[in-house]
Amino acid sequence: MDEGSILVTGVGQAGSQMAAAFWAQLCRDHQIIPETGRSDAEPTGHWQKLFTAVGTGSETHYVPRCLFLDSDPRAADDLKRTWSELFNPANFVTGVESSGNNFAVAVREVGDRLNSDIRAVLDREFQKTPAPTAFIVFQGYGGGSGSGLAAGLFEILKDYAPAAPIMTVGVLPSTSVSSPVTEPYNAVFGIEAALKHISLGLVFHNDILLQLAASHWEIEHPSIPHINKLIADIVLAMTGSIRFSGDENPANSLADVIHDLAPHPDFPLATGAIFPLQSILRKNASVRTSGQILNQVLEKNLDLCPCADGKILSLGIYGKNRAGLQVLRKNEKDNETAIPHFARVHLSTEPSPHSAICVLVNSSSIGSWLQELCERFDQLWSRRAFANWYLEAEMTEYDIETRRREVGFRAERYQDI
Ligand SMILES: Nc1nc2c(ncn2[C@@H]2O[C@H](COP(=O)(O)OP(=O)(O)OP(=O)(O)O)[C@@H](O)[C@H]2O)c(=O)[nH]1
Ligand SMILES: [Mg+2]
Repeated sequence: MDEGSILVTGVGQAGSQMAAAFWAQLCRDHQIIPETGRSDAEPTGHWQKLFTAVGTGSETHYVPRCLFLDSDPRAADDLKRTWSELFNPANFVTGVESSGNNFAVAVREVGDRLNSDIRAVLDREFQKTPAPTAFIVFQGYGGGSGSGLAAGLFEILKDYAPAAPIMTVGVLPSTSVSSPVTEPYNAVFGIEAALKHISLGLVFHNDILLQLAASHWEIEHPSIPHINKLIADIVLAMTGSIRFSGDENPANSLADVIHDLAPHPDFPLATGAIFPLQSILRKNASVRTSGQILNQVLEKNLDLCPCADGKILSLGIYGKNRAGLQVLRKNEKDNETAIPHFARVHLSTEPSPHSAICVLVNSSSIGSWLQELCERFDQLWSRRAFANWYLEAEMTEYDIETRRREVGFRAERYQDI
């Protein structure tokens, strides 16, 4: 078992809000009250991987090991207000004004200005025991900050712990929701920077998750906070086995979970969705084992389990029992139902209807997401639309085209699987 801790970072507005949703739900998983940062009894599971205990007895505060980073302070101020008892305000690093939705401004001007403040937070976190041995970074690729500040952050993290894996959780620019015109630029630059440094990147489409919220979670008017909760739940499910040890399931490190999903360094991206077990069981009451559940999810919910239709490189199935959060290895009985050999299964074999099934897939279809993004980039770049915003912020045409080529190359590699 890896005895180190995991430092969780939220970058930009989307990244910070997703990270906050993650922390709120993570607290509840470990019996810590997010509104107060305290626990009525001793927190459950391996909470030390994510929190530092400050104080003693009933006065103990469980402080998240986190960093919130943004060009402007608006989103951070909201989070500090909402979760005033939970987060240490010193772990928020913000500039004074927005990057103007510009990767180049965020990575150079803002990143340079915030560098020493970021390092001050990391210095403190690395002095604590256990020291971080893995990082999770939430980011919105379309944002200037979510792409550019994160790019700078990866280099700093590698400085502190070159061998520690970085896992990113990022949203791609939506094609249906109107968003700033420069998002395809930021996203290509942001993904290129991430691909250089990360061990695994979970990528999500807001549109697909909105659809999932409406159809499977029966949320009438799903909005961004619902999406953030779904994304948080996915990350919670996949990290369940390292935060809680079941009887048969020794705790793994985040590095192990990452390796399961990204077994080859050229293909570090995965995506997926989380389904309430209730909706699967309602439609087919005879479903009982993890193998049957897996088949139900893959057969019936392919449209909402993006990328499961491509050639699959790896696939993770994670069970999350909200009541007790026992995540167990698959039972021998499951061998009756064919589970593909590449699937990694962490499921309770007698599923409680209150639990949820998370499916994460690393498949060749991720390549088409990258390809689509490159096409949107090219539509702008062929006319040099808004190019001066980047060129004036000290990016060169050569730099821009090199980054674009790299993402295009990755897209092709994925399609070659
Ligand atoms: N899932 C999710 N997406 C969001 C959220 N907030 C914004 N987005 C999307 O994320 C993308 C990036 O937007 P922001 O997060 O506002 O940008 P930023 O990272 O703060 O960068 P700046 O351009 O410097 O403001 C956009 O496509 C938004 O639609 C959120 O809380 N959750
Ligand atoms: Mg912003």
